[in-house]
Amino acid sequence: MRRLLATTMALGLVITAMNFTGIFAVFTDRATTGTNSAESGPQARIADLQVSTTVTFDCSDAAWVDDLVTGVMAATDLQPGDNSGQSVVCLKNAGTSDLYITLSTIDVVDTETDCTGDEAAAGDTTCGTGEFQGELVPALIASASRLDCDTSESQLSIGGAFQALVDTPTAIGTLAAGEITCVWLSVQMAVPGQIGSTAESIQQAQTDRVEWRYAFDGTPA
Ligand SMILES: [Ca+2]
Ligand SMILES: [Ca+2]
Repeated sequence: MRRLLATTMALGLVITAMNFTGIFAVFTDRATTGTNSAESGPQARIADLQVSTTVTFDCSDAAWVDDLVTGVMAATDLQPGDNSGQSVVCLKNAGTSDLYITLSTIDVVDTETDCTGDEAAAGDTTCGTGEFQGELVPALIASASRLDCDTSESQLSIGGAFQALVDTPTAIGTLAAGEITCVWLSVQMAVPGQIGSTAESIQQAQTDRVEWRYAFDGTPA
């Protein structure tokens, strides 16, 4: 009796299952839409540091590029104590993240352009011999200041031996997403007693020419 009951229940399940999958299936219907889509758009770069020259010194005339083709200073006939004058570059954080900014000098070449005055007598054994033989780098002082573009007020300044910036990133603060800053740049030829210079080393540094590029690096803060 119990087995018959179990058999009957099992049969009932089979019939129920057939009802759902077979018999009623022919009476179902589906309504569909056409093909839909979801496409992602381009996103602003997380770190996008742009640079510009400025004739007006306040970056109101900025034309933003990833890298400048030209330099921003070209000092000639520097005498001990002379500086390169005023050079300003503009930096813009065009990315979506606040950026931690560093400054360094790269592609530095110290060249002997001539052998003049007491240059050789002061101990320059490579006087007048060309590229990478100059002594001007250790006689240069490099300065940089972050300026408020509107007020020219200095917000952060660094300064010291040019040598310290060669291939060595130095912090110049952070730049918020969308923010623009003016960076004043200068080099100065040292006088004896500054940054380890002596009368002899300053003599050795005459008629030498240093070329370099400034590099600003932005890292998400
Ligand atoms: Ca030399
Ligand atoms: Ca020299």
